[in-house]
Amino acid sequence: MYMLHRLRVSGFTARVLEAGGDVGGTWYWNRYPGARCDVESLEYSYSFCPEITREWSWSERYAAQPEILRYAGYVADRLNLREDIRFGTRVTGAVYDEDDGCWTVTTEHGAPLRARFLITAVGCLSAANVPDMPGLGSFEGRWHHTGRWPHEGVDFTGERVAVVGTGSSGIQLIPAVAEQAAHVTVFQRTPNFSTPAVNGPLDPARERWFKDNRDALARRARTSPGGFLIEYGERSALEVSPEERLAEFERRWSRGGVGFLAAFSDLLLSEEANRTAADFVRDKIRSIVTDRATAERLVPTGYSIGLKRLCLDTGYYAVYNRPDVTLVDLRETPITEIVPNGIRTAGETFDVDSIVFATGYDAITGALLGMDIRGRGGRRLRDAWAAGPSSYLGLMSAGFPNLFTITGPGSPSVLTNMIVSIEQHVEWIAACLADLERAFGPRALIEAEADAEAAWMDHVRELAEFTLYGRAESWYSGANIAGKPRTFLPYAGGVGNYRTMCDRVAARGYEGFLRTALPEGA
Ligand code: N01
Repeated sequence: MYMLHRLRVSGFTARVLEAGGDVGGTWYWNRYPGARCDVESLEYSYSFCPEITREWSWSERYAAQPEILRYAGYVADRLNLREDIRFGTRVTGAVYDEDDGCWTVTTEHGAPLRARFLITAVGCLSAANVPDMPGLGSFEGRWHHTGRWPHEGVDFTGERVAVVGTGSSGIQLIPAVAEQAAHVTVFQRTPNFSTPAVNGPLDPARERWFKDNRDALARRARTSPGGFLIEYGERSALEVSPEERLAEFERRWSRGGVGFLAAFSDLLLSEEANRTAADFVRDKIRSIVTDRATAERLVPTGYSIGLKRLCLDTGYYAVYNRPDVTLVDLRETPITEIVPNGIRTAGETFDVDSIVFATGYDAITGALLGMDIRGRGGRRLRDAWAAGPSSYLGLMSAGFPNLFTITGPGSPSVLTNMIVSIEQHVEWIAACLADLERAFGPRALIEAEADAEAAWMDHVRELAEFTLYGRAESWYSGANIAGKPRTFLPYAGGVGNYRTMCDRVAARGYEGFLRTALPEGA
């Protein structure tokens, strides 16, 4: 939405092709009970338009999905965006024509479109991963994936519900479904670390402070590591006394929010430091969950906190103290098949009326590669990225001129506040296009240079290795999708540093990009 607005302001004609029936992206699709943002509402808001900041009020510290969807709709109305968005239009492919420097974009229905520039904004977590479980087709109840939730809602009242998956979606959904269902059985493969959100009505004083200081706060978020208005601890977790460390973790735990992992400077750099935070959360789980065996199954072991994305929850661990919630550990008894009346594991058969797959996404590259994109010489992006994605600054790939990816692989994206990263990409791309046209006219081309791209990918890998992220076994690294190349997908250097680098590249005449104009007569 912001890209469309920004392109219009720069004088370009732009069309948005959108698979969904309305604006909202992830918030259009993810309508499962308990869905809410785990970034504070005030920070998970556009900062580019003072009127929008002034006029919109959030009701809670962390907004629930319906409210965020209303916000997206309000922004679309306020900027009159819908008239340039074709809804219900799923893109199937895009082919670059070397003769005229245009992209031809095909959709599931309707005539192809031609464009000089193609900008993808397909989301990092939008290609749903429904596990290929034997027997699913035979299931006689209802099943849903959290990311494709029916718009009319699902009433679980009186039902026996199975939930497969305990990432952010499952952890949000399980307590909400437990309020409705007769019984919830949770099928957990790997326990996750979760910290309390501490949600509640938005404090009017905080809202006033935020609105009064909008510009300074936006600047602070943009130049910070994560794009969040949190305190970034500057000391090592290992240089303070155990009492001081515990007090700091406790302070952040009780305050709630994404700031827990920023308590000390090295929680994502040193295994030893990380263990202090992980052990703190492990002890919390044991203190909340009353049944010893269940608590131990919920305690994550064998990996560092933060290498699967940290979850924020409202009453997640406590839900296991309810008599109508059962935890099944798939490491002890894996699922063998889905049967007409439920789920069979190596241990027993669980009769259920509904199954919820909270099983995540083919993250960051799934939606991009789901489109058949072909660049110079008809080369498919899927083939160019067969060994893992490759891009310069996470923005463009060599061989694919005039094709940009917003929050693509190799950019900070999912490690940061997405709104901050999206705004940075949109503003950079809009300025890049305007500069390009000024310098090379209406037939201009821009493309990543292969050497610059290789150097950037080396840098992305170095940062992953320098941090603990290089050891991530999660959707961050493609580990959740069978056959997906293993590589840490986002840029781990922080959105503030990344912005500085992108700006420097632009200031040096788009160093690392080849900028030309198509020859006359082409
Ligand atoms: O997906 P996930 P998610 N059999 O991949 C399990 C964002 N988000 O939708 O860990 C059994 O994290 C899998 O197990 P394992 C946020 O960035 C944001 O929950 O692979 N289990 C795991 O437990 C988040 O990180 C919000 O062993 C299977 C779970 O399913 C991202 O979306 C809210 C399985 C998947 O967890 C993705 O979260 C929600 C199988 N075959 C999501 N396959 C906000 O609040 C997978 N699993 C903004």
